Formats: sequence, structure tokens, C-alpha cells
Amino acid sequence: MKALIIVDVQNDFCPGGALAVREGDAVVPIINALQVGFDLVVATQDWHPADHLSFAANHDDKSPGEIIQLDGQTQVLWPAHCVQNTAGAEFVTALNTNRITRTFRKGTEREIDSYSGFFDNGHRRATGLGDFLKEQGVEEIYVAGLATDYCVKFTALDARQLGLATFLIEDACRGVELQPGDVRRAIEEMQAVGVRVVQSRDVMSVAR
Ligand code: VGL
Ligand code: ZN
Repeated sequence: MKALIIVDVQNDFCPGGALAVREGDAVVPIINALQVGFDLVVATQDWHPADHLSFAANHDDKSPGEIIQLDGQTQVLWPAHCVQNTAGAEFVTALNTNRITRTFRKGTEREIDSYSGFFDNGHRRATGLGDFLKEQGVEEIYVAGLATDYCVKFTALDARQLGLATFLIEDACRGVELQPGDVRRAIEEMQAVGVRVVQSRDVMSVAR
């Protein structure tokens, strides 16, 4: 059983959004075309309360891009983004959501961020995605979406830790690239733990 995980394809991560990823919207047609080849499609959604402590504006004298310690974790501060029940947190309109069986929301606790779709950054609380995939008998997961160097990366790393065969669909992802080379380094980190990097055309050519 193989599953596609669509990571954070939300307005705020696309051009014009609060935390825009360059060409973030370019993943949408690719992900729409990919979905038909999968037994199961799930999604994650970054879903922060307005007072979330990953937002620079919720600290005195801090700007986006600065790094702090938050509940024992190193935390990059971001512009306010993906605030619950706002337009920025919605899936991009062009994303086909008909085949998404379940959506796992993350980053909902004020004091800790959650890049991975499986666990918060301290690995304290699970979102339920891991148990759900296990219940469904999923052994292989394919990861696509935003952003390669944050939520996509940590989702793929946790998937490996859970023992899943994990594929990164490289051209169906885009990164924040706060520092030049972040996307390349993220891909290397994923490969180092056994994530296999593929392109959408390879995945579609084997799809039924
Ligand atoms: C993300 C930064 C902050 C992501 C979420 O989806 O990659 N990045 N929150
Ligand atoms: Zn976030």
C-alpha cells in the first residue's frame, strides 16, 4: 500500500502569501496529476493560533529570520502565517482535494512548532498521521509539497524513523531557502537516512 502525503499546500506558502516560497504554486498541477496513482492520499496543514510563538511579532524586538530557544528547541522566527481559519491557512484553491482522505493539522500548540506532519519539533505529541498510515497498511510514502527545507524535510525524516519506505518527489516540492543551499542540504539530510529522491515523471510512469 502506498500513500501520497501532500505537505502544507496552503495560500500563505505561495506567491503573495505571508511566508511565500518561491514558485510554491508550481507544485499544484504536479501534485494534482500525481494523486490518481496512489491508493491513499493524505494532507498536512500548518494551523497556528494567532499567538503562536514561532511568529516574530509575538516576541518583543524580534524580526523574522532570527533564531531563539523555544521550549528547549532551536526556533526560527517567521512572519505570522497559516493562522487558523484565515484565508492564508486554506489549501490553495487549485489543489484538487477530492482524493484527500484525511488532513492532519499541526503547529496548533502555542509553545512549540511542528514542521513534521507526524510529531511536533520536540517529538512530544503525535498528530495521528503515523497511526493512521499504519491502520491503513501503508508501507511506502511519497512526500510532496512545501517547504522542502522545513515541513517536507521533517515529515520525510520522521517517516524514515517510523520505518516507512520514503520517497521525496523532488520536482513536486519547493523550499524557503532562507540561506542559499538550504534545499540542497535538506535533500542530502533526507538521503542520508534512506529517503529516495524521485521525480514526478518517474512516479507517474509506474502509476496504474
Ligand atoms: C513551514 C515554516 C514555518 C513549512 C511551516 O510548511 O515548511 N515552514 N511553518
Ligand atoms: Zn508554520
